[in-house]
Amino acid sequence: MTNLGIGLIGYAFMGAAHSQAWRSAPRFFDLPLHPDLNVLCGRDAEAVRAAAGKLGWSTTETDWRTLLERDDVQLVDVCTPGDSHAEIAIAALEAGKHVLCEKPLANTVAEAEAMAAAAAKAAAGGIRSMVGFTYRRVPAIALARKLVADGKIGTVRHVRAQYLQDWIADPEAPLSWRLDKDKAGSGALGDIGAHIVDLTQFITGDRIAEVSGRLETFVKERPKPEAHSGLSGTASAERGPVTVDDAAVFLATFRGGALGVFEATRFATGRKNAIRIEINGSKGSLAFDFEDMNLLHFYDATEDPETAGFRRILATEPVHPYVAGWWPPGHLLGYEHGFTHQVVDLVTAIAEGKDPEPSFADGLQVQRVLAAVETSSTSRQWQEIPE
Ligand code: SOE
Repeated sequence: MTNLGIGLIGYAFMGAAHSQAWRSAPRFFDLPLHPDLNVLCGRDAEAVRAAAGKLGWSTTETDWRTLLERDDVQLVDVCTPGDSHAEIAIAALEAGKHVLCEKPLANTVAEAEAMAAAAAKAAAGGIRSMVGFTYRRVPAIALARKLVADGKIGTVRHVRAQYLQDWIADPEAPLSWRLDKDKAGSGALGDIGAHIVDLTQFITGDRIAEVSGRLETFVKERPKPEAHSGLSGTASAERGPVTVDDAAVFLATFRGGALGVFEATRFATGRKNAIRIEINGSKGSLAFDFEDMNLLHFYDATEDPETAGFRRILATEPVHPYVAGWWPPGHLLGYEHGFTHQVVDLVTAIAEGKDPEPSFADGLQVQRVLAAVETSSTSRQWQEIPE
């Protein structure tokens, strides 16, 4: 079997999740190419060496440009904050490396456009790229898409989606890079709203046509962190401004005629990672909540009303998407499995010479939706999303 040398940039939360996926994918699935965890890259030499030891990488680099020059790297996995996605991904594609890039694709539409253009150009030469909207690979979500495509719920009328977290509900929670517009592009909107934009479009097979939204920053100033922090960290005495939204809400219409209601917030006290999606169609409904991620609820409106009701499908059977690679029926999967499935799909597409999904063009379209919500929040007008 041919090997595929991986170079991963970043080793915090996403870097660790991706490392686990690169390791586990060939152990549970028959992959056409074997991923080799060749290089882990980060700016702090000592910290990246320690991370490489822990996460299973053979060597380290402290400059991503050097990583791109290495012959033992055929795929670059970008797990850095959004402000460096465009520069790294475009350079990697131009260097002839396949690219997996974390979401949201970029911090601005202009960057995402440049990335999508670079990806299209590279694809002509057989170089593949994918954006990491990982939740598509949760079996219950992939099953929901299949049921919609199979016509099980008929014509989609309503799309209801929430992404609810509470990790900064405490006003004294320190300023993470995720609260800095220069680093992250936007706040709850891009970090978690991007997921529900992608997921609802993925499940329905439809696209958002226009939006009307509102962003809010409830806590305008926070303690700066003692050290660089991801989702947590210790507060210092110094304070700084929060430059992104804490929460985003928006209405949407889909091209196929469905109406959408979206909510993304980091202030939903008690909700930790609740991705709640409900789709109502002419023949039935689907409902999902990531906090119970192995379950998909399905209502078949064509059944006898006397016994009809929401059915609870435990998406852990070998017939369900991705599940056959894992455990016997009923042995639940978790957050990390989606990342493994992402690697399986990406490596398979590379080996088969196909463009994987979601593509950078898909990432650009999500970016356009996010930008339209932001514009609408200030203009107080509905905003159309270009096709
Ligand atoms: C933090 O809000 C975060 O880690 C996001 O960045 C991820 O995309 C999401 O999966 C979980 O929450």
